[in-house]
Amino acid sequence: MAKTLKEKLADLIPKLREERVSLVKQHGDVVISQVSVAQAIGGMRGVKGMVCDTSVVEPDKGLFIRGIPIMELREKLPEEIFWLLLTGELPSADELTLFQKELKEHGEVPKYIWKVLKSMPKTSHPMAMLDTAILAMENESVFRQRYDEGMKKTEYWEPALEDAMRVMGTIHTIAAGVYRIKYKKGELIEPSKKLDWSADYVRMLGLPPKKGETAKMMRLYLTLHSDHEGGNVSANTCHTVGSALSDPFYAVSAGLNGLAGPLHGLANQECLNWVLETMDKFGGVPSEEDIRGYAWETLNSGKVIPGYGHAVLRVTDPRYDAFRAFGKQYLAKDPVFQTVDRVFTVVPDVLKEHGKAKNPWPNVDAGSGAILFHYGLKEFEYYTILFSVSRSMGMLSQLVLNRALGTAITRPKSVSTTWLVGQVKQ
Ligand code: NMX
Ligand code: MLT
Repeated sequence: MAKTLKEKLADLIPKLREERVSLVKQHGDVVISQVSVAQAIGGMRGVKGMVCDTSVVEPDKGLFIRGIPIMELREKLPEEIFWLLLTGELPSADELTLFQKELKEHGEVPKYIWKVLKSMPKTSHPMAMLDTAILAMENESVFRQRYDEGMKKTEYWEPALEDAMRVMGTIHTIAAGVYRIKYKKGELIEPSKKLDWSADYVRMLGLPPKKGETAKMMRLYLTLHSDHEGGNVSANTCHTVGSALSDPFYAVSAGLNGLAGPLHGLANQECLNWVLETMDKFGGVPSEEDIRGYAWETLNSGKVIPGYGHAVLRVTDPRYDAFRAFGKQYLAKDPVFQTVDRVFTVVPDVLKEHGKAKNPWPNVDAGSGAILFHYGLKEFEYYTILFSVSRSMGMLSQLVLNRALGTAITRPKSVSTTWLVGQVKQ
């Protein structure tokens, strides 16, 4: 008989706990990283100071989810990815069906959420709307309720999973509601009892289905953005907030606030904006020469080229490759996609010549916007919401595992500049 996600985790957790306890007991003093002055000042880049088992980003290869390269997972449903992130295995067909049913059972969006969203200023950014809605849903937290009742530490993961299921079950509906409210698309569309997470999201947004192609694109989008190990701004923020035993609604909302920054998730909106600017300026698909000139103009005005560079990667992001392959298959003749593709042939060399960025190659945000644009999502301020719906899976799975393993409250030691100056003088 198929197991529920909770039953599967209940089987796994004792072994994981044992492994962690014995690692600390037997090898707690082994040094795994050192920190230089540059790293302390430079965003702790490369410092190994936290544990995340859901996924790993190899600088020269990109994302691996539970050891599987992301390229090999691109045909999977996001629901399968969530299960994989949490358990380390893909679900069987029966487990998947049961899990999808459970997700739908957690899918009710409280009525007060719609009131909150409808009362926000018309000029609010969609990310501010989504993050506010998730935070407002904290009222539903089973974790907080059980904590207040005095649950034992070993039980933390159970209500954390319950809250995670509630976030997962509702976030696509809330996200679609944000779209329809913000852009005045008409009445909200109720979730369906039948469709998978991505297809239902497309339907609730009210996008043209294009014979199922839009849902296919959405499955790919939600799978590719799901997780990127533990150190990125959103995951790390969610981790830190959750480590104080703030419940998953607080922690995910906080993580999403980080995703809303232009150096992180908001780069996808910035990126399409940049691409469309070049098309406007040059009246259609620009030539390589035009793109080179515009890239230099951007750099010389002190701005970054969005969608390029990465804090960890030193090669083209395989998630970009996956979008590019999709684009070549389904929208090769689309001028926006053609422009994105041409930018790819020009910008890395410009960045190399510029000589600052350690990684001149495209990241996940470089191409995704053109694809969303093609499928009818023209409001690019909305793009980071799709990233958020997907990234909630990574943040939530990391959070549940951390509560299961009793991960400590995050509290690195900071040092003062005076102390640093003193150290370098010694
Ligand atoms: N265009 C221009 N300059 C860049 C770029 C770029 N795309 N990428 C890095 N640099 C600069 C960077 O601003 C820094 O300059 P300075 O010394 O004046 O401060 C210098 O190159 C060294 O930075 P790196 O060590 O290469 O990059 P870092 O790890 O600090 O930052 C990013 C990583 C991703 C924040 C950075 O590459 C960037 O700003 N890229 C553009 C924004 C973007 O695409 N973000 C999305 C990342 C993926 N995501 O979805 O989250
Ligand atoms: C991500 O997907 O979170 C981004 O690529 C940023 C990162 O990993 O730092």
